[in-house]
Amino acid sequence: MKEKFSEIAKYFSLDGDVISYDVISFGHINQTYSVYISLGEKVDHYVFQKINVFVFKNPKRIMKNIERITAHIAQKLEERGKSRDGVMHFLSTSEGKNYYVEEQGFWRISEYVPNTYSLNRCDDLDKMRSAGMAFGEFQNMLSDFDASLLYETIPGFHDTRSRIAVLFKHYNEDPCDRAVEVTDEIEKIKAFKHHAIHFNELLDAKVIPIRVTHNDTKINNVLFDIDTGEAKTVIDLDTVMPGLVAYDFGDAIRFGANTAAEDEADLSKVGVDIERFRAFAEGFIPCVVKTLTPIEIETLALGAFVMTAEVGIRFLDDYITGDQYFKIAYRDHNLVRARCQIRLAEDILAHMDELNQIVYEIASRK
Ligand code: GN1
Ligand code: MG
Repeated sequence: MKEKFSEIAKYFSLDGDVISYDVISFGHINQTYSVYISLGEKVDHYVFQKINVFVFKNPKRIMKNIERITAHIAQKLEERGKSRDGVMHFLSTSEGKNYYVEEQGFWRISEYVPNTYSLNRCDDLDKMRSAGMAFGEFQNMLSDFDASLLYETIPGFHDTRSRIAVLFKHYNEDPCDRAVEVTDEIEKIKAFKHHAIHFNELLDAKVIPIRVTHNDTKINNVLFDIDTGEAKTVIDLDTVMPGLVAYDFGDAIRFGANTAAEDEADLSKVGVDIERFRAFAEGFIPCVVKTLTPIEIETLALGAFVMTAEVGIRFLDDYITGDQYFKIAYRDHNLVRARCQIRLAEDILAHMDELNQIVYEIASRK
């Protein structure tokens, strides 16, 4: 790999020697590496990423979106007197492109945001609050960004209704003879399906605003500052595109307020942690509340259910179709993930009144 990294580095005018690298294994889609390059006495740290072109059919469009979004946020940070570490910085090749395409893949390089770490679990309420602020601020900084400038990098990404239709189609076709293993999950999805398509209905009725959203707000997409412990940067900008604010609120809850891991096999451990929900809401809502319409406030908590149900549906669909989309670590990984997310979705739904009360209380604070 070192030679490959050296070859790629040259295109981005990085003249030093690649001295070492590590695999960053957090994401389920792209291949990500932490790479150290030395030039004389100096050692610089970069993130090299090979884009999954099965998932992202048109990666150039992603990089165009990223160029526009990062420029917009950098300007906002400057206006607010904040550090430019608050936004990712991608390198350009000598031809002025922020990517490099070669036989084996589509590559990009970003500067490693110094002095930061990310979390796969978030038991600490202060961290949840801080992550909430980071995603809320992200939303806030993009609130005046012209959404028509963005490509839809994955069409229908959070179109829950069509995700359900695709799942049922594949369940009936059963291409890998796995349908027999998932009948319970299919029944559970049928039982909560009408709640899961609520955003489709609101969008059809044109009663909910479409904004520029991140769309993949896992807590591990926030970088925390090693010194202060505060959230510093939001990463993974591949799915920034028009969406609903509840998608961002909801997906962060799905991941960060689960009492267990995303792929916990022991379902008795899985559920929504109300205090972590409250902490995230306390960070997120004040950053955006001024611009939110009543219907957006009323559906934030529902977003947690919808995003959890949706990703459960996606994991199950990937299992049925032979694990082509998400990286897996063992044979049933997608099935285990799906079961965990379906259980969490049910638990969130069972707590919906309580979660809504928390949202209303925070949104009404002066
Ligand atoms: C994927 O790229 P990563 O691992 O942050 C997926 C998300 C899912 C998530 C589930 C482009 O996110 O939509 O919610 O896995 N990203 C894409 O953990 O499909
Ligand atoms: Mg992602």
